[in-house]
Amino acid sequence: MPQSAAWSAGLTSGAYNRVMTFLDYRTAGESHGQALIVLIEGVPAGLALDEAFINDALRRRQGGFGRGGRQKIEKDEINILSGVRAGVSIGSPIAMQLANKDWRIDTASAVNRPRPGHADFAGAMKYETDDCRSILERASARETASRTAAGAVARLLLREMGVEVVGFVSSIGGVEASIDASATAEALGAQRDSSDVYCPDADASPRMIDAIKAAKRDKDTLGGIVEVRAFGMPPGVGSCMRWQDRLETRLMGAVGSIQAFKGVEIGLGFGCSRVPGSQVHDEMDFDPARVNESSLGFSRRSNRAGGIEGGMTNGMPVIVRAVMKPISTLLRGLDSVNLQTLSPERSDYERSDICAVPAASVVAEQVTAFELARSFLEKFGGDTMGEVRAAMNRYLSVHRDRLRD
Ligand code: EPS
Repeated sequence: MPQSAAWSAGLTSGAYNRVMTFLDYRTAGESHGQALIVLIEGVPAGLALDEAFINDALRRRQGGFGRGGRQKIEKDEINILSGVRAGVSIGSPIAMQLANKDWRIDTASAVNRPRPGHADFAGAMKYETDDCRSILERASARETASRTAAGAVARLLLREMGVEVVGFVSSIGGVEASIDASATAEALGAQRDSSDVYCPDADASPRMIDAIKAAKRDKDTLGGIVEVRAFGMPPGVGSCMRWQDRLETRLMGAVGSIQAFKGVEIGLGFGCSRVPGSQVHDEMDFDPARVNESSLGFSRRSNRAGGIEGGMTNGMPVIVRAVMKPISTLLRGLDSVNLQTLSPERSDYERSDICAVPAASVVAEQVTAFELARSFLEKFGGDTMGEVRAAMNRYLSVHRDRLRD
């Protein structure tokens, strides 16, 4: 059989690839309701649900310089309600709860003067009310605690497969970090964790903190840019067959859906508009000595594609960047309209953050991990982690056998 035919036969005859596991999750809960809930379906049996690991992501999400008073009240820790036996997933839906200490939704004040930038006005119109309270309760970024818990489970799964996902801050209020394009997951994570704004650039971090302090003095708020890099994804995860399954679709949708996010780019992103193709596309090399790596020995001299070509991973780190607008609740208020009297008034003030970009970088890390895990399981799905691992190893070894010939 010619080599290419053997290769394609090998790629299509594996039993494991026929087992599909659909990973998905839903969230429920209001900012000042009784609890936040997350329900995850499609986690294979046999994944150790390390609660400390999930709680660490929740702790990071609560932190970061510029956070407001709510985080001093809450200590987000998951309570796993189902899908786990003796700390290990059993294949059934995993339900997790995060109790709200600041549970007061029934008595919380009405909000009649919408805060421009928040969901307040549009939600009040949509739900035919002049009280924005109910809409802001669900629109609040507190919901991202649920998404963080789900994404941390996905990160645990990916870790077992040799994939590490690291999110960090690359800019706040116009202060730009300079981050090494070739930094490893370990180096990025360690540098990020030593910064109060989760920024791996030790020179930029204090300047970002100064910018947040100045915004606080001005009763203002600041936005910024977060970045997520995923290391160790083998080439060929994702799809170009249906637009819904392209990794770009999923990553941009998931990251762009984070509260207050206004733009997402992959790799060079919008920068692609400024330079010719010779400075955009990543030239290839192959090193037979590196066939055992997750990239199968193929490398690029640059990674402006952000690890994704045609909806699929290409073996280079996946790079997603996204912009968060400044928090819409300003201490100084903004001009608004009282929805009861229709007279001009300043917007209502609800306790809030000055800058939540560090926290948002944690959310971006988790939702990116979830989408990568979703696509990963579509390629290598199985009922058990053992089946998933076997499917991935089979795929990689079919390639390696051919590439070593
Ligand atoms: C948040 C909790 C909220 C806000 C913040 C995010 O708590 P509270 O409203 O009780 O202060 O601090 O939400 C927003 C500012 C927003 O715009 O969504 C959290 O846990 O992340």
